[in-house]
Amino acid sequence: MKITVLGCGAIGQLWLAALSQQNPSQQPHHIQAWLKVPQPFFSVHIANFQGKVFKRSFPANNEKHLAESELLLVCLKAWQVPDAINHLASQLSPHCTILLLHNGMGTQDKLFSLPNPILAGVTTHAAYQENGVVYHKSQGITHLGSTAFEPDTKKADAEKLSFLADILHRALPDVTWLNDIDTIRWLKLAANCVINPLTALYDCKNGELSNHMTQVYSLCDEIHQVMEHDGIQLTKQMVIDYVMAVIDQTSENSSSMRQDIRADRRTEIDYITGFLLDRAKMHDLVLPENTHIYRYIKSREEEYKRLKPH
Ligand code: KPL
Repeated sequence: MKITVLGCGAIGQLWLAALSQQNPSQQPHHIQAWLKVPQPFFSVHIANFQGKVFKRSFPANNEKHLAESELLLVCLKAWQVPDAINHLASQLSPHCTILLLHNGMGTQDKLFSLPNPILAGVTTHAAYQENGVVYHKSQGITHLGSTAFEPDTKKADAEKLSFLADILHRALPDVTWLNDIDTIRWLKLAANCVINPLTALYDCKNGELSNHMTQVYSLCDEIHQVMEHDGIQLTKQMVIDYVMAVIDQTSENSSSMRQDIRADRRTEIDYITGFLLDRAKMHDLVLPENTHIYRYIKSREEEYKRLKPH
């Protein structure tokens, strides 16, 4: 299969490496990287949790390869997605499936009406990049499926794409297809709404949030109200249990938002708590705790934007 990986941070590099290491009995994939600043090659260096090292250079930014790609794997930060995809849209085949693999929700609303099938994925692989090396800390699961934000006709077409889960599973297990991806996306959003801004606020590792349980509970309570209004059928306890399980499994992690704030980078807050607040507004719900924490992160971003205008 011809594939372009758009966005080559830690998760993008994991996919580049995994897709290039097919079992010899299987058809090899033709993969390239796509970077914002065009370059002909992109080097990947991964150290995994079993002590194995992967190093390889991949072709990059080849327009012919992009035009012939059957799958565009999008591993950008959420706020980069709309501009990046709208910019590439005219170069893509209308049959190229776009698979969005990013934190947060709401990017689809900002994509011009593309003819392409769009799938969303949620991954729990833990990986981070330091000094040019990607450390794959633990294996996870990637769930994929079509989202309710797609029109029904496109959603039905997208369901024919479940074979992609098998192809991706052979490369970087586990990958599972879900006809209803929105429940798991909302759960992941809940974990990100709680963990990311709170760890940035307290400048702590994920596991230390067990010292802030009152706040964790009130954020979960508000998130659950929005989920219910959005037709997600989960109890509040299920949301709390999921969030607590992620806190526990990633206790040693420094969340992506904490890292972004520490490095004076733009965060994904608009697609995490920002998306939640937009949905709340649509349902006439007021979320004081989430609003407070959203404003806090925005004020931190504003502070360094003022100091370092681009
Ligand atoms: O997705 C994450 C992030 O940091 O962005 C979690 C799940 C919170 C792990 O750190």
